Amino acid sequence: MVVGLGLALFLLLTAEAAFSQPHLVIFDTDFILPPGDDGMALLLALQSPEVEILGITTVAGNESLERGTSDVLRVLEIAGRVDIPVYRGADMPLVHEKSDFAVSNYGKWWSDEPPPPPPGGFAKKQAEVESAYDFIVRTVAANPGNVTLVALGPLTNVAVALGKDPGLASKIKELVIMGGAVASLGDGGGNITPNAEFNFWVDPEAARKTLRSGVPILLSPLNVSRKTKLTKKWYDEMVATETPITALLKETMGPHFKTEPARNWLMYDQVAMASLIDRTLVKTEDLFVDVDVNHGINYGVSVGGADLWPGAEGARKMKVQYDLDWPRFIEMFVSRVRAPLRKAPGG
Ligand SMILES: [Ca+2]
Repeated sequence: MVVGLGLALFLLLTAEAAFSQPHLVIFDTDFILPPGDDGMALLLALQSPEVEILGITTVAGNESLERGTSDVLRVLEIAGRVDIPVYRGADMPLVHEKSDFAVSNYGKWWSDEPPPPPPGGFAKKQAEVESAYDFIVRTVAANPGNVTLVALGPLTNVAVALGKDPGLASKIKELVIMGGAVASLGDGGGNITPNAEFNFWVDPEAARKTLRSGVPILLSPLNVSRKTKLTKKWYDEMVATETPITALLKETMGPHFKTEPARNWLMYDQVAMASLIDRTLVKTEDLFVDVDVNHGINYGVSVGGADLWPGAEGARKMKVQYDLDWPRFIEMFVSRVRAPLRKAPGG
């Protein structure tokens, strides 16, 4: 009996030890508040013991750099995680200039308007002085082979960091990217132009450089985002508890369902984040993926193939998600977001 108990305790401690080695993550984001996907993905990460966020790096995309930074600082305060540092990155893509199309269609990376107050007012917490690029280079160099980069916006910050340290690519454990759409897999149309996905389209040059860098990549393209549907049913379950996070969701998502109960959202960045937490949620195929940087009708379009094709010389193979275990994913997402707030490690 005593031996049995001892063995049980040993197994428990061993399981705890294995579990207590979370992914060390840099969370790179064109942050947007919930119901926006970056905001929801951050809530999932903060509520997941498999993830330890070393820092958040912001980039222009969904919103301007300043708005994204202001909003993410506030969400960290609401979630009680002001211990996580935030670093500003690129306020513009590497090359892509403003155009009539860019200004009239979705994406406010061009905006230089001051950010509006986030829920509850501007955060007291400030962004760090160090740049996103320097933080990425320094942090990965200090933990070679141990840091996972989760990139949920245009890849400008990642591309700049890769350019600053030619050895960086070989030191990153893995790069999880929400971006692109692959026409050779199902559901592979674009969402900003007929064939281009938004993140890659905002900074095609950065996307191409990053995809060709040699970092091991887990790509979460629109093909897999389109397996999701966040409806009122799931929202109601998610906000059935009383926490600072669910209060934020009630404030930011609730009004949408009041005016339009049939409203639903695709979950883009949330799937990318979840696929790091539990790899078995997604199915992947190994494909070469490259990005068109010619400034024509296919600017920013990602193309994937099992073999290299003419024009794609130098492209790299990566794991491309094409299917999702939706029931398990949404159950995990909802149960974690509605749970009592997790504390900082050691906090
Ligand atoms: Ca994003």
